[in-house]
Amino acid sequence: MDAEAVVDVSGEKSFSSQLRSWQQRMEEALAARLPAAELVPERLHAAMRYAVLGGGKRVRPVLLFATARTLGLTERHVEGAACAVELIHAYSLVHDDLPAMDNDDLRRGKPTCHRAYDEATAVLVGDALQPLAFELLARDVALPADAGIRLRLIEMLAQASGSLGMAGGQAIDLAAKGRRLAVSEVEAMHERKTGALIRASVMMAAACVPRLSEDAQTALERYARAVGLAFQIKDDVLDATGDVATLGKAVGADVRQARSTYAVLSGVGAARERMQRLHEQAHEALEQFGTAAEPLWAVSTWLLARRN
Ligand code: GRG
Repeated sequence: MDAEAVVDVSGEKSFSSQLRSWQQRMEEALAARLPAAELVPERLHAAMRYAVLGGGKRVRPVLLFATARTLGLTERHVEGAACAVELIHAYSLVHDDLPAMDNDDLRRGKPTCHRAYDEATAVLVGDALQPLAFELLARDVALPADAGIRLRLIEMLAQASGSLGMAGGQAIDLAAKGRRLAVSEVEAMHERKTGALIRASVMMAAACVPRLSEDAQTALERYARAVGLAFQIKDDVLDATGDVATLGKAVGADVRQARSTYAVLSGVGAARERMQRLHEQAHEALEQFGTAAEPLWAVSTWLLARRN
């Protein structure tokens, strides 16, 4: 079935209320873990809250929750890890929007952090959100108490966001501006820039289950790899076909800047076909979990059908 065309599949309604409840849960969880805006330095704390709260699909936390459900954990077990991943994601958007990088004015339908505040504050927002993420993994009370599991979570998030993960992918992307990449090079860049954090979201939830089988870990890794790439290709397609009002950010930048994206290199039709194949691969990877993996399957369907 073409997931992009799906509007009302069986179970879609119950997933959309589940999704809203997970998104609402994250809003409250993040609000409770961020420093209060009245705390000195007030401007920095207000800017951190501005960058994190009141917007965003919470894709990575939703992946953590869906993986937790598939593996028999509750949301409470992984909420601290979900917040940590989302803080890293929020920082990456703030820095990505800076004049030194993408120089964007609009994010999540409102002025970017450096526009609402100033550039120095936006740099500091990123500087402060990162250590807060790792602090949560070290001390969040709801996460598994086992020190070995916490260390593994810290290691996984550090690797996914560092120079061999998201930051490295961003460096490769910046270096490629104005140069035409091969599709395989684009995939390798995406695997780090957006894929690493998406994989970490799934695998960090898996790491909270003691003694999870190798088979289950491999299957989840395959699922996360396929979903991560499909998510990025969808982002490229939306840049080519979406509108500012729905997306809440500038569109058409990839084509204008001659960036090597799937949609630019292969065309929107081929990009959609590739997404569809990845969606099917994600489904196959989940087979061993049976109906328990329905939340993860629903997330893949949602990400392909999304309009923003
Ligand atoms: C600055 C170290 C550093 C990294 C930046 C993630 C990233 C790396 C840049 C963002 C550029 C971009 C638009 C990438 C496309 C995919 C992507 C991450 C989209 C935004 O993520 P969503 O859709 O955003 O999850 P929301 O707003 O829903 O949280």
